[in-house]
This record gives sequence, C-alpha cells and structure tokens, in this order.
Amino acid sequence: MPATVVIGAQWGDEGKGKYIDILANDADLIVRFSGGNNAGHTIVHQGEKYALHLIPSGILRENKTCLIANGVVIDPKVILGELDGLMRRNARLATLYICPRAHLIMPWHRELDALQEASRGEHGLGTTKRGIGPAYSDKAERSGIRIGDLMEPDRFAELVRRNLPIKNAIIEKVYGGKPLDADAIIEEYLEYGKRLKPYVRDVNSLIHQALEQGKHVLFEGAQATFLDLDFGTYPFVTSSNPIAGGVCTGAGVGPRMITEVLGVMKAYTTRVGAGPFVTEQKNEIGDRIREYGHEYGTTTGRPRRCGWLDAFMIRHAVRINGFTGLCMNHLDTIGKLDYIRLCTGYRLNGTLIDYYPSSLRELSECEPVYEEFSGWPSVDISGVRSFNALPEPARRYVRRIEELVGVPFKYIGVGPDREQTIAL
Ligand code: 2SA
Ligand code: MG
Repeated sequence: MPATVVIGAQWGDEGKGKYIDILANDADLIVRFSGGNNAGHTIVHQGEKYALHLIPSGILRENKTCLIANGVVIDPKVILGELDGLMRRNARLATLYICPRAHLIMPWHRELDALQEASRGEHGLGTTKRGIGPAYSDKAERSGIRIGDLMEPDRFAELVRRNLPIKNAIIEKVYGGKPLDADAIIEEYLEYGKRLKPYVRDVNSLIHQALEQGKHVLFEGAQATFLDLDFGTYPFVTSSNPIAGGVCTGAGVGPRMITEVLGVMKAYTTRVGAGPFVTEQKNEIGDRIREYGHEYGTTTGRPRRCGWLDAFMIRHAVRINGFTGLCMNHLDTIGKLDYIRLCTGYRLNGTLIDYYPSSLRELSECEPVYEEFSGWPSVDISGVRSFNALPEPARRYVRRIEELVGVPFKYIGVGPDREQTIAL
C-alpha cells in the first residue's frame, strides 16, 4: 500500500508542483491535507495554463481521484471559482471529493486576517490575507464551522448567528472595521453549500479503502517545513502543520501507513514575507539568483529574498519529516554563478551548534559556516538528463549536499519543464 508524501523542505515555492505532477502519473488518489488557498500551483495541460490554489494538482487527470481532506481550510467561493474555471474550458476532470470535517473560511476570517495584519504595522507577518490564520484559530478554539455544517442549512445559519456578533465586536471595537451582515453571509454560503453538496463525502474512509486495496495515494504538501506552525520560524509561519506529520492529523492516516516522504528544495534558498534567513544575500549574489531563477511571486510579483543553500536547515527538515528522498530544483540556475557557497552549519557565539534554534534572536545571531564550490557558468545543463553527464563541479555540489543531509536525491531539476529532470 504505497503512500507517498511530498513536502517543501524550505520556505515554500520550492517547485513542489513539478514533482507532484510527475508522481501523480502513478497515483490513484491525490490528497491535499493542510493549508488552504494560501498555496498555489500552475498546471500546464495540453498547452493551456490553469492556476489552482485549493484543488489538488491531479484534477486534470480524468481517471484519478482528488481529495481535499479534513486538515485543509476551505474558502467555498475560491473552490467553486476554480471548478468553474476548469469547466468553462471543458477540461475533463478527475473525481473530486471534499471532507465534511474540513473547516470553512468565513468572510470574517478574511476580514480579520487583513485587519490583524494591518494593525501589526512593521511587525506584520506578511500573510496572504486569505483568512487562513483566523480560520485555524477558530478550529482550535472550537468555534469553527465545518463543510459538514454547511450541508445542514439550519445548523449553519444558527452557527453564523452565534459566531458573528462576537466577530463583529472584534472587527468594530478592536480594529475599527465595518461589521458584517449575518443574513447576507447565510444566503451567500448556503448557495455555495448547494453547489458543493455533490462533492462532499467521507474522505478519510476513501483514503483507508484505497490503501487497503493496495492503491497508490499521493499526499500533496502545501507551504513548507520552515512555515510549519510548530517547527517553522514562529511567528513568521503559517497556521497549519505542512510537515509530513501533518498527513496523520490532516488526512487521518497513521504514521506506519506512509511509505515514502519526499522533500522538495531548491539549489539555493528563497523566502517571501518577513522572518529570519541566515544565508540571505542582500547583495549582488542575491540579485543574480533572483534574476537567473526568476524569483518573483507568482500572484503578487513581489521579489523573493534570495540566498545560499542552507544544508544545516535541510538537515533539520530531514529529521522533522523523515525524508526518504530529496528532489532539488534549479541546479541549472545556481551553476550560472562563478562560485557557490553551501552552508554546512551555524556558529553561535563562536561555537558550532547541533540544533536549529527556536529563538528568533538566537537565529539572527547565528553565523553561517560555508564551504565554497565552483559554478559552471560556461556549461548549459538544461538539456542534461543523466547524473553522469553533469559537469564535474555540479556533481561535486550535489554529492556534498547528500553527504551533509544524509538523504539521497531522487530527482534533480535542470529547468522548469517536467522533462527537464534527472532521475537518480
Ligand atoms: P498565511 O497567509 O497565514 O499562511 O501566511 C503566513 C506566512 O506564511 C507565508 N506563506 C507562504 N510562503 C511561501 N509560499 C506559500 N505558498 C505557496 C506554496 C506559494 C505558491 O505552497 O508554495 O506557490 O503560490 C506560502 N503560504 C503562506 C506567508 O508569506 C507568511 O509569511
Ligand atoms: Mg507553490
């Protein structure tokens, strides 16, 4: 019963979509288990581009089943918009099911996300303002509203009427915002509920049955290890557990059922939003990585922060997720530099440390220890399809990373296309 998990090993935007797409070929079920529409992937299918945030990447494969499990927070307007977009283009779709246990993103969550973020001023987290944090807060606080509640109109209306006065008090009195109207929300959401009804099914039992029948289940990670609520650079994190363990709680799968955990990383490091970044290069090196790697946000176009690869950080991700293999993108990009640095460890007050600091102050005081490699700026590797055909400096860089993090590479990306991949 193969169950494969794909996880971001850094701060997101590692290019998980490419490997999920490759692996979806052999999967029967493709499952989202954490996050919400703060994730994003573009799929190119028969020359057409589709931008999706909530629906799993396998949706354009007719004979597959795509599942949105309990750990995801769902903005019904967004998911229906994605479905409409797909249907308008007459795409043949996979079967899609949504878990009744998944929590809803309500209009007050979006409102509060924006108000909270604005009130933080220079201490802002740089959230995506999609209501992700407030929706997970309500889930933990036990005042959340679930997809299953939306299937029972009376119950849903009652929950909105019970919740909204409290949320409106906060919106108005704490943040000076405009209160929301319960009737309008109930009407709007019940309409979404009607349209979502055919998709709602007990997703957890579908996953269990598939695994029992020996089918292949692919768990599609969103966000990344260092954005994890517990293990990321708190508070500059998202409000869910996008690590491998998140599959257990986010999809109801026991740890022993997971057979493979793949970590996706880039040959350097990037980060969007605020927070510490030990190997950041706020200089010409960072600018060149950004230009060569087109490191600008897909939705907002904002430039990403860029720096050297941090193998100490990846080693931490290996431990937390129990990676069985790694996939690395942008080996072509980093080789365009004349020299490459690789961070092998952190020095704090002059001493090498053997743990990833939980304190942001400690993290900001850490000095990266680097090893230097030569690049291969005169060799274009974008057409290379076998490891042995890579130039010697590229092979040396790859092998050293494996040695430092203790996990072998399974795939290496040498260009954006699915075909521009070396399988090891
Ligand atoms: P939020 O909106 O509450 O989750 O924001 C909290 C912080 O988390 C960051 N964040 C992200 N950073 C990078 N990539 C993200 N998502 C996609 C991915 C990106 C994409 O999964 O790869 O490909 O479209 C993501 N989601 C949240 C955010 O910047 C805040 O710092
Ligand atoms: Mg992404």
